[in-house]
Amino acid sequence: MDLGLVGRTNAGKTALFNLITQSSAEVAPYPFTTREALRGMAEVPDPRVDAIADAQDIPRRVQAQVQVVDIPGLAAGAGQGEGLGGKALGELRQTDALIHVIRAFANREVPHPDDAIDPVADAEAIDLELILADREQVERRLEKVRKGAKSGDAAARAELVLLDQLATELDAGTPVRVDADDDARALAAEMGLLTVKPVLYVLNADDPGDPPADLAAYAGSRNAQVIALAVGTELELAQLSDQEAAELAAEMELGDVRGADAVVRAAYELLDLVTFFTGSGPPEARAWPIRRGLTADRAAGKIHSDLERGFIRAEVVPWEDLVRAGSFAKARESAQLRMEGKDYVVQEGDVLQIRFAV
Ligand SMILES: Nc1nc2c(ncn2[C@@H]2O[C@H](COP(=O)(O)OP(=O)(O)OP(=O)(O)O)[C@@H](O)[C@H]2O)c(=O)[nH]1
Ligand SMILES: [Mg+2]
Repeated sequence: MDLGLVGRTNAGKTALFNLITQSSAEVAPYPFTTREALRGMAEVPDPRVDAIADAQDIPRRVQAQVQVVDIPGLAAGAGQGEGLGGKALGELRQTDALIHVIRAFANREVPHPDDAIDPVADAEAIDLELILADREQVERRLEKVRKGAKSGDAAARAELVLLDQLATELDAGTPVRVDADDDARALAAEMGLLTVKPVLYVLNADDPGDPPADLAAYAGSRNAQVIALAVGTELELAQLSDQEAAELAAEMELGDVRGADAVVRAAYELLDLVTFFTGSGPPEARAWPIRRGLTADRAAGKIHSDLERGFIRAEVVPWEDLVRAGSFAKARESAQLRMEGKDYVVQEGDVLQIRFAV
């Protein structure tokens, strides 16, 4: 459940990392400020947690968190392992989705590696390095698997077909996520290939608002989404008191949702997780991200291992029904609570109360 940040140097990756993880890592106008991978936790704001808490006067609210990994800027050659970025690509293989930061802001004090602000060209340059990095991984694996296939190993032969398919896609300059079939995609995911991971392009712009049409079209062709965010402005807003920030946001017509929240939410959605909640009463209402398809006992184990070990049953109510009923007790009275066993597959938006004995 990790998000990786990629982009060219000085695109504002670390600025965005600081914004969403409330860190204070070094951000500077010279190239390659970030030398080693950085990790932080981003909170995923979910209004359902507040709704559940408000309905029952629960004071404490705990949002889901995801880990964010920031790496050095990628330069040409990174895909072949060169430079700081080349080394850092290994860190990205461990992540589940990528946030690709693209510069659009025009700040003369911050040099651009090509001396030209060109979002589509920058996106292409990074995507090429990711493709080359994947191609190299595929080649290494091909060398191993070819030997097995020659000696008649059936599994190796099957894998060889998939690897050939991946190599063909990558040689054509196409990220694996775009066209590869399910089996090839599954192999790519298992290998930690970068271009099979879902991507959100974040255009770091002076003004938020709609990203330019050419970048939107490019993102579409790459099976990716794009959001424009004024990272610099958002960082300034984050320094202010709530009231001052609200005034400034109104003046700048930024709307209700902080752009950074929208980016974290969109990135979280890329992970394709299921969110369930606990909050059948005080002291806290909390969001829990889990993999899709997880059963109730395994979900209980995320809360505490005792709950999985001693699982008896889960009392389940969809969050909207709980909010409408006003409390777990009232939901039970009106027969809206369901009793589910350990094999129940937890659904998006379920509120769970686990009955257990150890
Ligand atoms: N005007 C403006 N400047 C920004 C914005 N975002 C980042 N910067 C500046 O751009 C410079 C580079 O930002 P970083 O966040 O360090 O960029 P990076 O992508 O992490 O760069 P490396 O780690 O060097 O690869 C810093 O001087 C930032 O203050 C923005 O939205 N607007
Ligand atoms: Mg940086």
